[in-house]
Amino acid sequence: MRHDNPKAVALRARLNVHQPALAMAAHNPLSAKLAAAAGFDAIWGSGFELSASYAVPDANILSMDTHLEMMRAIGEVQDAPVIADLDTGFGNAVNVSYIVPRYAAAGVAAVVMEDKTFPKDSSLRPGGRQELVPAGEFQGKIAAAKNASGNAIPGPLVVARTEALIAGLGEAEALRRGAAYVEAGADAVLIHSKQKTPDEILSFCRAWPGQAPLVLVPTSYPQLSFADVAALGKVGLIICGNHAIRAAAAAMQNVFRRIIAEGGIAGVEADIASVADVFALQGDDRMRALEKAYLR
Ligand code: SPV
Ligand code: MG
Repeated sequence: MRHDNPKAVALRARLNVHQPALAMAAHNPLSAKLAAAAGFDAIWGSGFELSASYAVPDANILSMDTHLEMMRAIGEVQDAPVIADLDTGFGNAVNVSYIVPRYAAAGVAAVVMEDKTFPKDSSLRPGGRQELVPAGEFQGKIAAAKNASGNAIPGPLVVARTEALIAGLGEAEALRRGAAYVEAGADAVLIHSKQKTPDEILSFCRAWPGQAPLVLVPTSYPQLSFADVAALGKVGLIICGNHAIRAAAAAMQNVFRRIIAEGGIAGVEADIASVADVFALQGDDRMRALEKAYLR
């Protein structure tokens, strides 16, 4: 049965290069629910966050099914569009043709694929393996993703991510690849950089002719404000790539250390969510309504 994908329609309409949409990374449905409640426009279904939440490297160690299940579960508990991080697409264009319909059925608004070889390595890892597939091969993967939306109308947006700057291939190659991917059908181009200053990204954005909106993940150059990005008039989406897992890790480390050091749990009570807060996040109001309606 064919079905609508209103989340893809909403996300496309929100990709405004003069007022970029903001996505927050999530590693589980709870973090996604908190991000949506805080006001983020979209949820980034981050491979880095999911891998970190399993305490394994972001290097295709986890299976696609683990990620797909997270996307489905996130869509169940909150309404913001979900942007799925497919890494390299879990194989070649044939694999992409089989997996994109499954992500579409899970209700994602967009899929992002990067032009690295499988298995991938984290873009941010010092000395990581950053090998790219030929641009033509990646065009095939983009076209496969665009044509494989399954029964959803329209299918998820397809965001092509080039790692040319991460791999040290330079701006001209990054621009060439971005243009080739739009030609192959990409709805937007994610340009990633791990430079500690925004100069490389600013130069790329200024040189980008604007044939499709750009997507940035400013983890390495946090000094670039959202207003600075909006002023470029080229970027439709800014992804906060790992701030949920980093916030959670820092908060847990701090509370765990204090409990041991203080010899009890009283001291941290005021600094952690209450049990009542957690019940609310679990949807306790709905359960009470169901109990009232159906339990006799
Ligand atoms: C992720 O969050 O999984 C990303 C962004 O792909 S990055 O980790 O910067 O590569
Ligand atoms: Mg990733």
